[in-house]
Amino acid sequence: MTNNKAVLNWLDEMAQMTTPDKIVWIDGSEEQLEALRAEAVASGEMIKLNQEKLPGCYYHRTAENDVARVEDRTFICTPTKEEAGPINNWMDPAEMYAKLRKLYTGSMKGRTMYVIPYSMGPVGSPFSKIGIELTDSIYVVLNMAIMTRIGKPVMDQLGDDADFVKCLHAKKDVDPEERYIVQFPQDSTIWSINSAYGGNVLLGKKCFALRIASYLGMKEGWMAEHMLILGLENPKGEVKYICAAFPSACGKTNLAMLIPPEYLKKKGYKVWTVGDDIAWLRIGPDGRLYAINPEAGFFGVAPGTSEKTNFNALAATKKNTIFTNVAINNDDNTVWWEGLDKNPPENCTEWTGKHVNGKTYEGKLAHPNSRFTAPAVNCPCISPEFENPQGVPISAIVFGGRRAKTAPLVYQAYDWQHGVFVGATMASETTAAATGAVGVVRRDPMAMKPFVGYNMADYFGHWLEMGNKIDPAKAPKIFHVNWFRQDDEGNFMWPGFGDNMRVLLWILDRCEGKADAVESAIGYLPESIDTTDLDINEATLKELLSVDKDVWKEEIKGQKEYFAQFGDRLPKGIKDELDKLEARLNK
Ligand code: GTP
Ligand code: SPV
Ligand code: MN
Repeated sequence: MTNNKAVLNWLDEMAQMTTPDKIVWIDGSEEQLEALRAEAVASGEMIKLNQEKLPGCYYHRTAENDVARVEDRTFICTPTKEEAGPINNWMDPAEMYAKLRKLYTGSMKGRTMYVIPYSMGPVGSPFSKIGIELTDSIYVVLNMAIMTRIGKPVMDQLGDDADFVKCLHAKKDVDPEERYIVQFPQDSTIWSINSAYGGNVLLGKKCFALRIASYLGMKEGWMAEHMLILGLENPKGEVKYICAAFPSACGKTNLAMLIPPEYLKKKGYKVWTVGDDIAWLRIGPDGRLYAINPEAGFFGVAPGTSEKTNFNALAATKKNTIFTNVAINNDDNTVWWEGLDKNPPENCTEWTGKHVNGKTYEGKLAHPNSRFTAPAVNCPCISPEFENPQGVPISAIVFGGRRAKTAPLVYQAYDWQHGVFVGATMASETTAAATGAVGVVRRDPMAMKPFVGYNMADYFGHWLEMGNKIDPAKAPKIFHVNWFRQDDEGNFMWPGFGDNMRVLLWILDRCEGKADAVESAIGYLPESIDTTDLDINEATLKELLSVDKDVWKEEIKGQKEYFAQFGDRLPKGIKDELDKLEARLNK
């Protein structure tokens, strides 16, 4: 498929190490993908679902020890430990290459190596970057075919250029003790071994589009962020774009595909989805910030997705979708997960493969991090700008997390520098998207804790620097939201989902100077949020929009402790904002 020397030499070297029986180039044609689906079904790697109800849909079950990203086994191998920073796992690159070479040696014996050329972003867009993933998993090939633009057009775009990200994945024995997800940012190289799950192996996603890309962005003056991108259309037909960074399993896909409450829908409001997980942002010639979604599909959390909570995501999964670790309804060979409806299948195969009665079964039928891989084009509200190679102009940036207490429903940062501080001090309860404890509050700056490809302190500096380069009159305003505040009984106080539109409208009104706000110690708070048709009492809304100074004084202690680990590398702008916040709280 190519005469590109850099590609062929690298491929040769990798093949000599892993010794596959066969090497197959993925050209992206439907015939080739269909043959691979058939092969995966024949070998048992995938199950073909009910083709009348779910045309083109398949099912895959991973090993029980391989169901989420593994942050403790993810490394950023920069030449020095300081470049990776205090919150990334680090090892000397030479040492890591040597260690991994041993694991990869002969790992594809008896297997086929697939070569997947792929583009993150529309092929040929000035935002886009090319990667090539070598993998011995058909499941990875078929997922990459949904999540990215693959095949011959990508190789044609690359031409003789050596500027591509070199990605190597071997499934090996799926041994969790020898599982490594390793980024070498200076080499534009990613090596992943002993996993076959999502973010660990679809190397275009978190490994490239966030870890490697954040490093490239820092070098080249752009940003790679863990953000959804949505367009909000008003009754006049004007569309404004918002980016939002929430940690894994904290509501990006849901917000990106939001359906407004009835009274707003009737007025003519509508949300368009540009992206649900990753945004690449650049400053345009006009001084504004523009974003593209580098992906071509959605790797979404299944549990909790229903016609009521996320109609558009569910609709997107009705054809040409791969389901991973959900439950199967054996009566009609379709899929089920907790929260889909109140009717679990009686004749059910739960996610590990056990045959159970779903009505009486005590455990979870679908894994809490079970996922669907759906083509973006399936989404009923996909933005007409989805393929725009120039991206969409961003009016607001929203940070958010899962906080049962502390963070109000929404507040606005005073300016860009304060906004960067608000992002840098984000904290959220952990979820099933990564292995480890669930529900523990941890610091997750800009939702990038697991994804920043260099020193987090320098990353804060890069954010501040970008703010200096954007035309101040056109700079996005920065906000923080929390859909997950709980009352003393542990119930969510805010209805969330479609009703989050009410908050988005306040945000856009603020961007246009149309809504009033109250100054508080932590930022501008709304005077009120529109509660038309909403069953929520005054007191609850008041509490959702309140700031408890004593709780925030405690919060500051945690922030100081967190920042201390960055030492002198922490930018002055962040230190200044911490002092200002403290002063406002003590006033
Ligand atoms: P990743 O794909 O891991 O990056 O996750 P994500 O940020 O896209 O999260 P997603 O939208 O898939 O939501 C994760 C979980 O949070 C699902 O179970 C949702 O049902 C739930 N959720 C999303 N939005 C809301 C909300 O506004 N309120 C409440 N209570 N739950 C929500
Ligand atoms: C996340 O965990 O943020 C995801 C899923 O979007 S994964 O691709 O596994 O990273
Ligand atoms: Mn994500």
